[in-house]
Amino acid sequence: MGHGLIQALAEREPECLIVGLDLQPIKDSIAACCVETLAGDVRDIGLLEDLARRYRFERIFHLAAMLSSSAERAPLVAYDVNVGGTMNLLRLALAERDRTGVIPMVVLPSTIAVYGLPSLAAKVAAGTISETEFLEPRTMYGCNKLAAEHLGRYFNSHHGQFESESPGSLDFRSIRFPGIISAETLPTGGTTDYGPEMLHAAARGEAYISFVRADSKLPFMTMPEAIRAILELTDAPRANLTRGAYNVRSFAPTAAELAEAIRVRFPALEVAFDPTPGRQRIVDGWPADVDDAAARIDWGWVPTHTLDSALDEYLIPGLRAHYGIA
Ligand code: VAH
Repeated sequence: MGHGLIQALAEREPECLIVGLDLQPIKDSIAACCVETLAGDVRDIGLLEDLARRYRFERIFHLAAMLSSSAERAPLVAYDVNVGGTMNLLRLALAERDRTGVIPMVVLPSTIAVYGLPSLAAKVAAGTISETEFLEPRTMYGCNKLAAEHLGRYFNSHHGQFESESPGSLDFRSIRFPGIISAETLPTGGTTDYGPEMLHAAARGEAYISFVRADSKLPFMTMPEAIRAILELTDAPRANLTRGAYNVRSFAPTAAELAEAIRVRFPALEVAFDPTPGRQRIVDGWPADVDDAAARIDWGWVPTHTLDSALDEYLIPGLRAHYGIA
């Protein structure tokens, strides 16, 4: 997401100076969009303080995270990255405000993992849920992202309440993303990864063994839609925003429906469903779909893709280009 966001920002705002920080060195084509790129860790407060000494930041896009499955394998590290890293960037933003008097914007991609349906039956009964329901995450990643949202909401609206009648020090904005499917990259360490993994396997002419049941239903969107949502949220006047975190989504297929839609485009695709218990438990605790009405009302969010149009207009053409398929 970070790479796509840098490209979209550079295209949309050529005058914008972008500093890119990633755990791994950023590839040349992305670095060409930046005034500087660094390979480093969001837990490295010294690195962030050095950046703060050298740049004035107007917007901070915080895309560094350990995703849900990786976080279950190393929950204490995940806390340090997902919550500690967020607090480090909030500190950076506060220092920026103290230095310049300008309130920086901090944008956090949150996740539907902040929701926790107590059982599969409850998930089926609940169907589509809104931002205020089932906020008891069942993964370290979901707990981390909900904590990050609350920290952002605190600095947005309550920090300085002892000194001021109108507290609030930052402009924090967040989107609870569903599963995201990219034609160019495969995710690592997520639990929605079965979606992109299945698609890329089909493009490579390989069979795919899904780690979730065929009836597993989750909301998804494409990477270009996710990046557009972030940029549209940052464009919104702060006064229009009634929430710190918003749901967005484009389509919500079951794993079997996803396989069937891909097979229409790649007829040779063979998918077997062999659930991994721990990852299936996570998916059974996430909502079948989410209500994006608040985003539509507050900042004009409108998804453009259905599953079929996402496949035909972006994913299949992108995969053919990515894998050099005729
Ligand atoms: C994950 N792709 O699977 C992420 C996402 C909805 C979950 O945040 O962990």
